[in-house]
Amino acid sequence: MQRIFSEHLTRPVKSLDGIWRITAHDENGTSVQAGVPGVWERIPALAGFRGTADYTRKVHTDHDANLLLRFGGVSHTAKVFWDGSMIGRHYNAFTGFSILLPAVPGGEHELRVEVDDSYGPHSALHVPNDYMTYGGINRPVEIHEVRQAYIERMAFHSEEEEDGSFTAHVRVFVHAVDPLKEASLNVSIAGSSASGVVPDLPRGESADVNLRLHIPHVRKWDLGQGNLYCLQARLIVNGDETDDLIDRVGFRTIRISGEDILLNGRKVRIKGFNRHEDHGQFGCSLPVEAMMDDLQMILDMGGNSVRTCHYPNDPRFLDLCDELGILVWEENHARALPEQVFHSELFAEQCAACNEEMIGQHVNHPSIYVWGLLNECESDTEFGRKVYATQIAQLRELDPTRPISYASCRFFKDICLDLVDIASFNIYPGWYTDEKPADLADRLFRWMDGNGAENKPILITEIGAGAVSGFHDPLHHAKWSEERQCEILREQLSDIHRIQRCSGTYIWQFADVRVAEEWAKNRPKCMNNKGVVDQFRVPKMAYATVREIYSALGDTETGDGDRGRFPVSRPDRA
Ligand code: ADA
Repeated sequence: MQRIFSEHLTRPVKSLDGIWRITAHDENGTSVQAGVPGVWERIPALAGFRGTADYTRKVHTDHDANLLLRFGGVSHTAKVFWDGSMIGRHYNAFTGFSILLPAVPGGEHELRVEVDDSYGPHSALHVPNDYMTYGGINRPVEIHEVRQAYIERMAFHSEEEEDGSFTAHVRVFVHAVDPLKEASLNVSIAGSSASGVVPDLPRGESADVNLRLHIPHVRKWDLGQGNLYCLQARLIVNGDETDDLIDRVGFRTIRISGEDILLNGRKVRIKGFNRHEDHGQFGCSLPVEAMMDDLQMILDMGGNSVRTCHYPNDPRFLDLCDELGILVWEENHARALPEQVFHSELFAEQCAACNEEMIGQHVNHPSIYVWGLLNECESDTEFGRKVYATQIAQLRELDPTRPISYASCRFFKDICLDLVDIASFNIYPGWYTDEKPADLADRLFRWMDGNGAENKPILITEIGAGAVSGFHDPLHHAKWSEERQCEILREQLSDIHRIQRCSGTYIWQFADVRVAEEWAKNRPKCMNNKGVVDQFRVPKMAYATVREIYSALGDTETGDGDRGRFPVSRPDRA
């Protein structure tokens, strides 16, 4: 399942998850059976393999049909073959893709995915980095049966009216497999519905239909209140329901007002965690149950937000954040890319595709309150400014309803802060520098007021310290000891959350994660050890420190969020 709920009542959908055969293009032609979704690093025979491997399975169809293959993610490049012919390709482990197969005869077929996780000139975003690029089909695979036309996706946003009602704007994208005539759409949500005509379409063309609905009464989505509604679209052709699509949306308002980030009109205080899609047992392919475990720990520590460092996340994780009422900073795929990569044509092309897919696939999640881009890239040069400006323009075009920001480490030199709605900084006082957190914050906030970020909200998008899990030094509190991590985090969080001007923090980071071998020299165990829990989610001493501090802080300035552990209500399902 690509989501944690059924997206279709009419359209037949079958999961292709399960046991596939993996055959590595290595000197031995290593061939094993293994689970999909999954990463081959979990398989002893392929634990250290980096390169290309074939994932193969049989697919049986019992009648002629138009088929749509849907991949949630393949890490990091997929070439897809059907009965030996190449039918599509995709780059980037962190966004999904679909391939249409018209008029497939019923019978036994072979599906082969050539998966490549190698580094090199073909990959600008997956590079040796302070996180791991795994190999495999890391997210779910489905096969859909569609008729002469189908609903590709929907884009939803809503506006609150003076009287407290909402207006829902729904854009429905339709694709014609065969020439399409006499088609219409019906959309319903929260007891309201609307219809629209789909223009006649030649084979292979798409069109979008915009519908507007008035919703008199809603239960707003909010922190700890994951009130969700089913948005259902039906495609009617010659009076026959040909296809359908269901999504889940929420009604809430996000607004920037001076130095404040307002959720439903109240200034929020972000008590966040940076979270990589990485786990000691599952690699980057976490089952949804493990995702929920992570979120329950984050809630238990008084957290109310997650930053999807440094790439778009699994839609099922975003579904859980929607349900739990957890705010999400989602960002495109980039982490401190080296100049020769950042300046390449390939980077521009691969990043633009990621932006398009990230917003096209995730725009309906109410939990996402800000789009982030280009973590710690070159925001201090004229060339870098052009790149940031181009991508920010693209993000605003794709979604004009959400604020935009980037996490900078180039403060005191940064020249792009005027381009974004929120000024965000990654700082490590007490870990990488000896400066007191309050002193650094004071210097930084004073500097930014004269450099494009005056009167803007501020987020500290990374702050933290390392500890090798199980290393204790109760007397000296040496760096890398759990005691020292507690000490540094306590001072960092206490200092920063005393500053009214700052809208909050994202601790770096929730869990220890594996990093590329090239980073081993200053990453003990070849891991980024700044997690509050280890890679298997065993809490370090810092877990209790963070819980004490975050839980004592409210979610909003009106202080009515002093919840610590959320009274998580089950969301309404209209
Ligand atoms: C940077 C970067 C993170 C991580 C962190 C660290 O801020 O954005 O991905 O590398 O530093 O652990 O040093």
